[in-house]
Amino acid sequence: MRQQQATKAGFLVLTVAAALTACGGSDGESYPTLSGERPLVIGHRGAAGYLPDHTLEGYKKAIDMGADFIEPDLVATKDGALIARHEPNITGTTDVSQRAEFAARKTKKVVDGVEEEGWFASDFTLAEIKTLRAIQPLADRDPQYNGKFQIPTLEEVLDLAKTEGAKAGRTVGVYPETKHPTYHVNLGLKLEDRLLAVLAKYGYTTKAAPVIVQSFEVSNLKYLRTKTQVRLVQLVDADDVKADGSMSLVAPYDKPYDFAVAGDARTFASLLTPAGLKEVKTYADGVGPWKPYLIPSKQVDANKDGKPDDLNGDGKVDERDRVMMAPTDVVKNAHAAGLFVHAYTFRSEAKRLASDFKGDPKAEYQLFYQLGVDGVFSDFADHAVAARNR
Ligand SMILES: [Ca+2]
Repeated sequence: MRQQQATKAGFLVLTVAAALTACGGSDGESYPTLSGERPLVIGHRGAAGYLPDHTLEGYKKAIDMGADFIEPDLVATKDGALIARHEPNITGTTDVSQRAEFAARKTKKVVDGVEEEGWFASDFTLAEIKTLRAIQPLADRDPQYNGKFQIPTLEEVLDLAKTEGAKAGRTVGVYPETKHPTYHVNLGLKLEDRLLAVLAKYGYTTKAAPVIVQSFEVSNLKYLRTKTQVRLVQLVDADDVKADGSMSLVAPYDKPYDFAVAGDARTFASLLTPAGLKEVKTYADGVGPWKPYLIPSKQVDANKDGKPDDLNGDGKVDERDRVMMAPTDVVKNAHAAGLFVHAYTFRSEAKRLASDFKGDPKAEYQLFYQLGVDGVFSDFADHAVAARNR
């Protein structure tokens, strides 16, 4: 699922550097992308590998590291402001649980059919949100910046991209995601019109605007297509990758939540079939699949004892004990349908890389660049850029 990592055969990794060299690997030369342009580096949640997610400091760091786009996830406050958070439940990404004045706001809400407990953005005004500070959600990442940075609004993120892009002499794009659109509609806080209003204020209404809007749901993207020409991306999730490399589709990560509500039998995987991609092309410009849809990985059971082998012998079985498989046809089929492909999420920590990459995140990027992905959502934009330049 989204916090996880996927993983391809060693022989292919070895051919990547040579293939990129043959393709150019520098400006002005051709890449196997839909446009032939070099793939985009998208600063996932800012610079999530270094600084707390979704903070202006994190977004700035991603821009400083060369990201082409920065990526704010959007949820709504009680007064309808769009703020950058990965979840409506802000317990894991802010210091709210430490704030005595908000203790009574702790509650339960159902998000996409799953009950959660904690503090929710829609119970706070923007002014209240501004008193909170961001914290690092992953326990294995650097906590030293916890409690230091504010929660930004979409406008603040757009302003930062403009200002920092001007300083750097290049265009920095913003790649907002509408989080849990159906959930927000049910709260009376529909995200899409609010998002369109903010984008219009900046003049971002055309395909050429430095904005790409993404969503895991479908009907909201179809709605947006009737209102704007900015680029739209259909995200494609799954629950997990099985031992044999096939995708595990378990609710609520089995299908767009608006499909679940409507009783639509189609799954996320169905969106990536040739027919599914053709349908996506009617309302979106690209797809954003979890990367194992493009190149899966599998576990190994050489001694046939029914348990996955601990390939690196460290006593536990994780991503490092998976081996990459042959690429699927998803990138080829998406390009044939006229859709670009932005894959997520690339993370550099050794424990989040398949055995093939031997702890080198650049090897993973190059494998996906060689396959023809048009962009990568990366927690470590510096590594994504370095791999592209190599
Ligand atoms: Ca292991």
